[in-house]
Amino acid sequence: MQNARHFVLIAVLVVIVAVLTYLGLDAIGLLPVAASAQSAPIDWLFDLELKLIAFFFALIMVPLVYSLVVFRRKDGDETDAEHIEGNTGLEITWTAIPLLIVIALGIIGADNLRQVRIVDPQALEVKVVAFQWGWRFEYPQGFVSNQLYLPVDQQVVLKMESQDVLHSFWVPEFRVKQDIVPGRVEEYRITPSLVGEYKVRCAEICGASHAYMESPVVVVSQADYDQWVNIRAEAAKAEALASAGKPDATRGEKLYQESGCKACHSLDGSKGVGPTWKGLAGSARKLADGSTVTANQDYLAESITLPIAKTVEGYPVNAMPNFGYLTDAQVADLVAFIETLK
Ligand code: HEC
Ligand SMILES: [Cu+2]
Repeated sequence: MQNARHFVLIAVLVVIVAVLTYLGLDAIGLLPVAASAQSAPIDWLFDLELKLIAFFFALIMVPLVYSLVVFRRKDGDETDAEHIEGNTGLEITWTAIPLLIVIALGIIGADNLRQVRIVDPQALEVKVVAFQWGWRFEYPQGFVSNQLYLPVDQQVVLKMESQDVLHSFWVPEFRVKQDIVPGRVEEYRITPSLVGEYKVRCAEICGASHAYMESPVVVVSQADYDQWVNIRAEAAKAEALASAGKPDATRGEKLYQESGCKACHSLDGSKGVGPTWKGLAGSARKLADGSTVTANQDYLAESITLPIAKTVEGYPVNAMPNFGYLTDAQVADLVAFIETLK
């Protein structure tokens, strides 16, 4: 009779502590707003796991604390505790039940993954290039953007590549995360479900400026998206027509002003954070590794898109940010501009 009272009391306390623990965990708001169709199954599973965590926490902590308080040794009690030589029934139970729970979670998890990966053959395709340290988004309409614009309620498949090291594409509001491995094209499917502005961050430490590797992700209505795409597609077409593939020093000078090169490279021979561009083209460059190269077009282009490849003597490695998001035509324009600086 005495035992039954303990069990009933513990059972009631377990239920109360489990519910309070779950409500507490839920109130913290561990997840940001859900902004993709794929969030629904993921958040559902996350919630189920929070409930299980709360229940098992209570199931372990309540009997433990209860025993410490109720069954502690009373003053003057010198008797030894009862000796128990195991309990087969109990051991089978506490092996079998967790095993069933883990198997069930495995099945639920697999089905969850299936739901998250449902393929829409009509999905919009955008190419994503990750580089140290930024993102470039290449649209099938022939233009490049530094922000990812997406229409709401339409599945998009991102074909993701890395230009250098491991990166990871992560928009917490979309829930799904995908590593990007150099030399491979990774697929990432998402159906944005909520108009708004988010951020993609790199979730794989990838070097000194990893923490700043983020770009805007903007989810808009289909009409706004179409307008955004049209404006950029037209501009890209006009630019392609205008240059007709020829590098142009005037456009290069504009890029020098607007892309931030100006902050570190002077045009008048004075030394800044980086070497001056005056007289650079065609000159012999002494590199940090002791070798010498001629500053031809290939060298100049490489210095812009992959600065870590070669470092000029007397300058720190990695001091120049990676400008891998510039298109080949823009790099050619910059090189043409540098070549005018005799
Ligand atoms: C934060 C400073 C910084 C910015 C911004 C910067 N650079 Fe540099 N750049 C450097 C440094 C430092 C070096 C020398 C070290 C090296 O070679 O990596 C360098 C080297 C170069 C070189 C090779 C120069 C030589 O003397 O051989 C070229 C070409 C170049 N940068 C182009 C650019 C272009 C184009 C831009 C803008 C799109 C740019 N840089 C923006 C710091 C910068
Ligand atoms: Cu990264």
